Amino acid sequence: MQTSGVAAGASRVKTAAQVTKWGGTQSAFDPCYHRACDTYPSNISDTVLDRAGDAAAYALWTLATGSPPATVWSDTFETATGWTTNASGTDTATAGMWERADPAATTSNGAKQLGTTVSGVYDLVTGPLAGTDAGTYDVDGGTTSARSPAITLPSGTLTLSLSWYLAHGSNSSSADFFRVSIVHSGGTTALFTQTGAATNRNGAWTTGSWNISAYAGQQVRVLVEAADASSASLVEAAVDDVRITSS
Ligand SMILES: [Ca+2]
Ligand SMILES: [Ca+2]
Repeated sequence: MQTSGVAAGASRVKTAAQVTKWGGTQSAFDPCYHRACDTYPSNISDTVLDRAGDAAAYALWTLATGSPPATVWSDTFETATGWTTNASGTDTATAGMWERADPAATTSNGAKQLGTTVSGVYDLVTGPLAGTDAGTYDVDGGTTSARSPAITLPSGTLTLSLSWYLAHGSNSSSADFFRVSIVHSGGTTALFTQTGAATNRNGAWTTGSWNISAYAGQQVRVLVEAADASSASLVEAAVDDVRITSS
């Protein structure tokens, strides 16, 4: 029998070597560990939870199958790998187009554009600057798209995963959206759409994964879109850590 676990540090103290490598201070990883301030949701780190979830899934898969999932293609956006904006020439956005950038944080009734990324300092974001207010460099006027370079998929079971967020103000509507699609030999197929709503939605990194085994053996591209459609609203979106694995 094999066992595995993921620990985030709890009351252990970050060493000087760890501070040198990852930043922070030589204090407890979680200063609220076993204390009254260890409450939900204020003492939950979405980033740590997200990474620990990935680590647990990886360990479970590897223990169950005897081999880790193989990375077919990945992009952390720390270097330029050839994403193209408005590749089909049909984008209608007039501002806030997708860019690979070190994003500035914006707030308007909560976080809208996140200044933090999932990996490194770069992500793919709709208009990276902060501007004079949150509405300066958000998506305006329609749809903006970014398309990955061509990826040749092997045979087998294939999974596309990425980190993303959509943020919008209460002036949003169901016409606004964030969408992930796959461009394949037979056309473009949407894998996931998060639509807007007439409520405030703050930016918060989350992960999604989709089975793309139907396109095994093909050359594909990943397409991400964000839209401020219908009446003008505050819309921001970002993507990081796009990965295709085979198992
Ligand atoms: Ca990154
Ligand atoms: Ca923006």
